[in-house]
Amino acid sequence: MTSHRKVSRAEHPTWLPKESSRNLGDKRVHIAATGPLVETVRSEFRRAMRLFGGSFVEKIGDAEIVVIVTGDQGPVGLDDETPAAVHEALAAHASEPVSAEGYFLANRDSVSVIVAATDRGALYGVLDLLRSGEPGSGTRREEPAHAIRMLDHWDNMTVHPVMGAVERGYSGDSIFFADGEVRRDLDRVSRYARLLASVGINRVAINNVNVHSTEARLLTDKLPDVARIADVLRPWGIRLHLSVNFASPTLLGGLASADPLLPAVHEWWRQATDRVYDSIPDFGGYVVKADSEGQPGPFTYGRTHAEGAEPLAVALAPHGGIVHWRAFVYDHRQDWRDRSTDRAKAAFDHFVPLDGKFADNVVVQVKHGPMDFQVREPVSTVIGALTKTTVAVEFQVTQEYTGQQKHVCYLGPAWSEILRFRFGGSDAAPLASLATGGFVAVSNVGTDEFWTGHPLAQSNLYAFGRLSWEPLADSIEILDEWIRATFPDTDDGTRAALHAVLDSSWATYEKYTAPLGVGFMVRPGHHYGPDVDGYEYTPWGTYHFADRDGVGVDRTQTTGTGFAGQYPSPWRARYESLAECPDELVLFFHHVPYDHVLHSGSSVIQHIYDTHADGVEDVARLQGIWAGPTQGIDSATHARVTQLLVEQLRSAGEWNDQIRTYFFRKSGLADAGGRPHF
Ligand code: GCW
Repeated sequence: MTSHRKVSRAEHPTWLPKESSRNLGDKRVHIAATGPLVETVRSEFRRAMRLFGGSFVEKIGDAEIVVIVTGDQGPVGLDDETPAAVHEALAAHASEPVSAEGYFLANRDSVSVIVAATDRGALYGVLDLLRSGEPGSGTRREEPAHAIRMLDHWDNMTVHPVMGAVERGYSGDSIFFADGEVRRDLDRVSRYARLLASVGINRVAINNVNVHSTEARLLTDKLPDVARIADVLRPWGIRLHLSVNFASPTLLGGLASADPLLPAVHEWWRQATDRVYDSIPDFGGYVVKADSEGQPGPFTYGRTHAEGAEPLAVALAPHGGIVHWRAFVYDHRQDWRDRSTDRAKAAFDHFVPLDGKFADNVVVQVKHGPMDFQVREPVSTVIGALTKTTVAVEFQVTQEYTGQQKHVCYLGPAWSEILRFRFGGSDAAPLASLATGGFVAVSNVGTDEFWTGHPLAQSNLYAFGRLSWEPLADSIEILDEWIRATFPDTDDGTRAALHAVLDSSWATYEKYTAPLGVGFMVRPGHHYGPDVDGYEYTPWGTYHFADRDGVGVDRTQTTGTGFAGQYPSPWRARYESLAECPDELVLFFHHVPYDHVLHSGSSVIQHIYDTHADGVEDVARLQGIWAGPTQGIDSATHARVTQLLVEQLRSAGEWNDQIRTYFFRKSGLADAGGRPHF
């Protein structure tokens, strides 16, 4: 049992190891900028100078690194001595200015220049230089695709008897809370904020969306402590958000009702929100999980979710705050005998009729798939259908259903597929551009000495940040950046080994777990390891319907639940048709006989047998690679990964044995590969 008071200060590698300061160090630095974050910019250079030398210089002509914020200071006095890179970057900015958070990074004649419109952009530029090293020659333009790039923490203030300190957390305890209080020492939060800023994250919600009574008070009497966290995040350009309980007016305010149409309820939210802004002037806003998995919501009063969000939105609006209102609303007490109810349809049914009815500062936060962060799901139909509502797409960096940071599973490729999905077919805009409210993900860090339990799971946090900034970037190139930044001393061979371990780890995980998009098959409650029928006869709405003849969920319009009809053309027809449905989703949309032949040429049953055996072999191969030469990887990281690969191989083997045995017993069809069932 780890003590939840203890926060590790161990210096295990992150993508900003000490050595990366070398990228800013031993240089003459000129800063022509004002704004609150310029002090953070200076502190980065000071840190580098302490380690590697260097100095600030007054004259721009003497500098090797120049940071300019154009917004505050008007035209920069250029003269003959001004380095060419400065001219170039300023000219680029003048002809097509970057947005508030963007920057130009130019390099010529050994001079690097960052030009930004604001101090925030300058900070991102400097952190980019820190993380990625020497910019290539020429001028690079960077700006985020969307303004909101956020992490949600599912952290509890006290250790919850079932969910622990962090719900679905696999990295120790909360970095924010211990023993029902905000931690006194927030040094780790500060280091976390620096990491997040370096990949462009600009908002963090600090507490669990399941808001229990202790955490509800963060909004009221715990505010001074919340303000301490906000103070630590602010220098890194990160605004703090709180998850709040919809029933706060009754829970905290003593009102008889939380009905969102009552003036007293509006007034309660107004006063509570004004008090928040008295303590935290740049407070980001509220995150709300309402009418979901037992959390209270507007349905109690016969109101819609748009009505439910209204009092919170109205209270936040004058301060520039926003409401993240989650669309994860479904019946978690459904009757498994009732084949017509489909959890996949629920969010669309609840939210699409409300399109255009939400207040302007409400962001509807939609999980990327219609179910729940499974290893494979189609994309959520809600994202394509809400055209008059600001939508944020929610991902899960914490690996609840993808190996719980015991298995290596780099999720960048999975997220890329989702972000590149085109609702209207190949000529339509990618899903990424529909995320007008940006991206949100459930964080995966805690007090663990490696931050993320599995040291290689840091790559997921990095990739989420980078993709939320540049959603169509190549996820394997992002991984390469992470590898180079985190393990700067690796040689080509070791970097190739890291790629061999990580690049297709998501595909490997998919092979040995629930097949062909059907999902779940996990042990109920904690969700780790196989239990094919674990949720089959429960009220949770996550079924696979395997019987002696076949498996899968019929979600067609013709004979099934009709979910396929929530997609626009061409997907509606493609998913509806068994002949056209992509193999990887066939059991999400169709109930098929075991001998149904996939596009791959394999039958469903043989696919299950083959992929599961392959998946275990993949993990054994990873183990072999990891046991080979790994120059530049520190021994503690190496040892932790070695130890976790043993568990991954055991677990993959358990999945394989249970899944193949289960389907052999159901179908009576033997594995053509002759491998054993039990
Ligand atoms: O994936 C499920 C988790 C719950 C979580 C819920 C949600 C915070 O199993 O633990 O609750 O999703 O997203 O609200």
